[in-house]
Amino acid sequence: MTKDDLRLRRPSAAVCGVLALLAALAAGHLVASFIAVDASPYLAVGSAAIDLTPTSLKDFAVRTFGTHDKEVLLGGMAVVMVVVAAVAGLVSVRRAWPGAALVSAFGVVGIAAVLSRPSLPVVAVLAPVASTFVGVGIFLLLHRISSRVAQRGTDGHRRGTPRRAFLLGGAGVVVGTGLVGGAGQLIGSARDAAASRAAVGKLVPARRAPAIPADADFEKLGTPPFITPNARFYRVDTALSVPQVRAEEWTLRIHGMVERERTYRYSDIRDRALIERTITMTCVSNEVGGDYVSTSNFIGVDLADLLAECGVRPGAEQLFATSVDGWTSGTPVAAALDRGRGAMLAIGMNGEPLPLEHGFPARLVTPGLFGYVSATKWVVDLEVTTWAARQSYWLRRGWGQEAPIKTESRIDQPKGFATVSAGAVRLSGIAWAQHKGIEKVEISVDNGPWTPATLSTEVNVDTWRMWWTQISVKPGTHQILCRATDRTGYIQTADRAGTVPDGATGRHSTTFIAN
Ligand SMILES: Nc1nc2c(c(=O)[nH]1)N[C@H]1C(S)=C(S)[C@@H](COP(=O)(O)O)O[C@H]1N2
Ligand SMILES: [Mo]
Repeated sequence: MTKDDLRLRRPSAAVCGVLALLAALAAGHLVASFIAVDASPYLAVGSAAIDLTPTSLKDFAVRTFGTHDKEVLLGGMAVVMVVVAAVAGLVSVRRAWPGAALVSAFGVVGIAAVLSRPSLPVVAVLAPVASTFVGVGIFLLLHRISSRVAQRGTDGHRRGTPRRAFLLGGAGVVVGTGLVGGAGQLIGSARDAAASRAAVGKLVPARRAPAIPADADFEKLGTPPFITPNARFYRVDTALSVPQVRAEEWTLRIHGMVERERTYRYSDIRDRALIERTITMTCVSNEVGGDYVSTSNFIGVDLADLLAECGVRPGAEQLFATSVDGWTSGTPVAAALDRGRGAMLAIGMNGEPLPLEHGFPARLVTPGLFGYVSATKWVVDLEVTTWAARQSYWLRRGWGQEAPIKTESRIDQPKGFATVSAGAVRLSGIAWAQHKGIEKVEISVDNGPWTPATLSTEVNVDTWRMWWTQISVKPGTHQILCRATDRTGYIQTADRAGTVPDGATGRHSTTFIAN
């Protein structure tokens, strides 16, 4: 038989491609573990995909899959990669080079992804380079072994031995992949920040926030608890793997339009008289009725103090904040300096250091502004600048520059399409109008007149307020609507708007069945 007659069996050809992919990813993961976990080709490609995704699609993903948007992305990528790898094998049933070329093309995508990550050092490119070499090498090796199987197969001789060689080779690649990938995982996780966070211990503010009154929520009637437990605080960010920043290594540089540039270490912040503020944060991607809204006792220092130490120069407009993973936000300098607003560099939530997912060691929190313009997690750099000089992450992707949180309310009880007994029915929910305060929440049943609900005790104008009321309904299907009025007299609009560019509007409605 000549080389031209060579034909691999399709399944073994596909297996060659898929095993080469696994080996490539494992090798890249191991190399990345010595440099930066994010350089692992799979994560780097995912992160690049997140940054390149059009705003509408990303907004759809956040709204549809919520906190699971990242798992959906990684899962989808895994499927696509396995399919392409199998195709690489299938196009190589005759010759090895088309598949090898496809595997190399994969490697080039990984290299481009790593080079595009603003947070990764250039040496990180070694990870996808290692992936490419290992991927092509393993592909050629397995291809050679399975061609022997094919040749012997057509000759009709000693079929067992080469086939066993293929099985052994394949099993070897699988085991090697597991070991190499596992080693990468171990080495990478030894660099994580959990131990550093544990070493910080409890944070006791010098100035506690006023105690939360007992009637600040109506949890027994179905509202969330006033203070969101840290583990239940909503999470929104573009980070595929949680950035690992150890407190001992963290610094925050403040520069740009300032009299004195300064760099703070963690101990410089922690050793100050810490303040505590109860603040409700909200995401611009929160749909009417959504749950990207949570409240915490944030512990930290006044951002205005730090900025005053550096001396903000006249003409400054924007506080451009960069996180360790390269994400950026742009806050109006006026809001950051406004003592009445109380923007913070926060290092704690509810007595604990910030959870890793919420920005350990330090983040910004600005009452009254959506998170994307004011709440950079894992913050490492603050540049005082103008709007023209710098465009933050979401601004470049079509979201608004000014993003005050909009006055909104939500029905939590009954749940949509719940079945309740006819007669007296209790309704409850939440409302927020940060930095203005909630004046009133009203309910309308079956398009009837607006009637006021009972409000919980106000904690401060920067936090949500709970409401409840009781109505009486006959058997049948009913629809309730709620609307909030804030302290400026503004009534939550009925006009529906989507989340892009500066937050959804409209009124939440719930349909339920009484019988
Ligand atoms: N580094 C970084 N910080 C970030 C983001 C991000 O993607 N990366 N997302 C912002 C957005 S859109 C919101 S709403 C808040 C959410 O903070 P949380 O996850 O602690 O609730 O963080 C902000 N800070
Ligand atoms: Mo957000």
